[in-house]
Amino acid sequence: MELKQQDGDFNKRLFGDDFKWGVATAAFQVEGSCDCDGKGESIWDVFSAKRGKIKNGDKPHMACDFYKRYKEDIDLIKQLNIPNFRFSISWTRILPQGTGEINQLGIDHYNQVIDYCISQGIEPWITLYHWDLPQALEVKGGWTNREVVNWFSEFVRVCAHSFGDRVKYWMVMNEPSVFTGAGYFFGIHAPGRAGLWNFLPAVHHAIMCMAAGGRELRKILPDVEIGTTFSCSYVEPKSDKPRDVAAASRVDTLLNRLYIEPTLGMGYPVDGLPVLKKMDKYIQPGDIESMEFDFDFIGVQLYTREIVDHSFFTPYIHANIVGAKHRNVQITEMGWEVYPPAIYEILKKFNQYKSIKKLLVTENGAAFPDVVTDGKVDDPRRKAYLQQYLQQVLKAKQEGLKVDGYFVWTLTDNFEWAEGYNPRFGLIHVDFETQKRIVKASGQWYANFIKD
Ligand code: GCO
Repeated sequence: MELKQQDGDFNKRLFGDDFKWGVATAAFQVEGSCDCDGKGESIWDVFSAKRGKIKNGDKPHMACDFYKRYKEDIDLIKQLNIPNFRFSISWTRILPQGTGEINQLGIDHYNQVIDYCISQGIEPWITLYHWDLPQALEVKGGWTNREVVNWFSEFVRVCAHSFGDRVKYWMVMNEPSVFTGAGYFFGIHAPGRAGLWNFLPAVHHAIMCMAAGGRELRKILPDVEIGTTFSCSYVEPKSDKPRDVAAASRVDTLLNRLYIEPTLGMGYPVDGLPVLKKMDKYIQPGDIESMEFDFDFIGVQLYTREIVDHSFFTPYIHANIVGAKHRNVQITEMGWEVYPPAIYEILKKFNQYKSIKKLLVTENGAAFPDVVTDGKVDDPRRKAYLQQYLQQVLKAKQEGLKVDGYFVWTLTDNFEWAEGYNPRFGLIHVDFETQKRIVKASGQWYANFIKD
């Protein structure tokens, strides 16, 4: 079928009746109420309180006040015709110290959110870990401590028993590459640790936890759909020079292969990134087998493309990412290139892993500087971004590639981690002073597009 560019011809029906349309959020980015109702401290509470860690000194205490305004926001999801809502559970609302004593008020809260979604005809999709590790566990080494596999399994069991009677779709983890890379290698995200010897054990234990979490869910909830999500970027070399091509392949391994391949039972992709040999130090007998889990679906989250050249000076990887702002291309507020074919290329790449049963795009979206004019937000660039990336998803589908759903990142403008409140990714504008919501033109476009 020919891909049509006009709005009228490009419609939801082309994706098929079973395609899942949704929107995604994360607890720490939207909830606020950081110390309400018995919640314990997470690494993001601690990190964001330190000077200089978050741009403009922005504080997460209120965020979008979703903890208190969840009904209003779920009503907006309904108003936008969005049938699937992906959100995460804050570990420290459930287990304030990470393990041990359960906080019933936290469980009650998420039960209310889940029940309200269902009462409005919206399917809840739970992410179990979206980066907010309990601080009490970080003190014991956090992701670098192998014990985290037991701590995490306990958290998964509590959630499965508490919410599993109503929640049919579960994602064990959100983007392990980002929380290990930014949090344990570069130190620019919580908990702010740096260096290879923090990074490698954090990666190994995160991958062990993904599979362990999957197994816990399956044992307790044999009938639900269990997935996990990966951050991906389409990687291309800056030139055809063999050194640039090899550098791009190492970056591709780091960004796109490192986490999925052990999960599929393929072990670490040492062939593509020799420094991974050093991971041997943390691998115990049986680990390669126990990192494997047969997920019902894999979520890919993609925003951009990276262009890579060889760099002698970058340790371990000897590669350099050529920033989009130096390439004279269209960029978002995050400095990421707008490059719609990236999503098609990543779907194609992940389709080569034959053991993946289902693939969903569990995040895609863009931050642009929005302006409120006469009570309205006209954001043509976000609308164009979503439309063009979706056209590439459709192209993949029409070529027979697996792709079964698409979730926009994100519902409301929110707390964008170390970037604070400035990058606005929402379909809905939030005035962080008054908490007033305004559906942006892109939100209205998405609502019309996915309307039955
Ligand atoms: C991620 C997270 C989100 C981010 C989004 C934009 O994918 O990094 O899931 O929390 O806000 O991706 O950076």
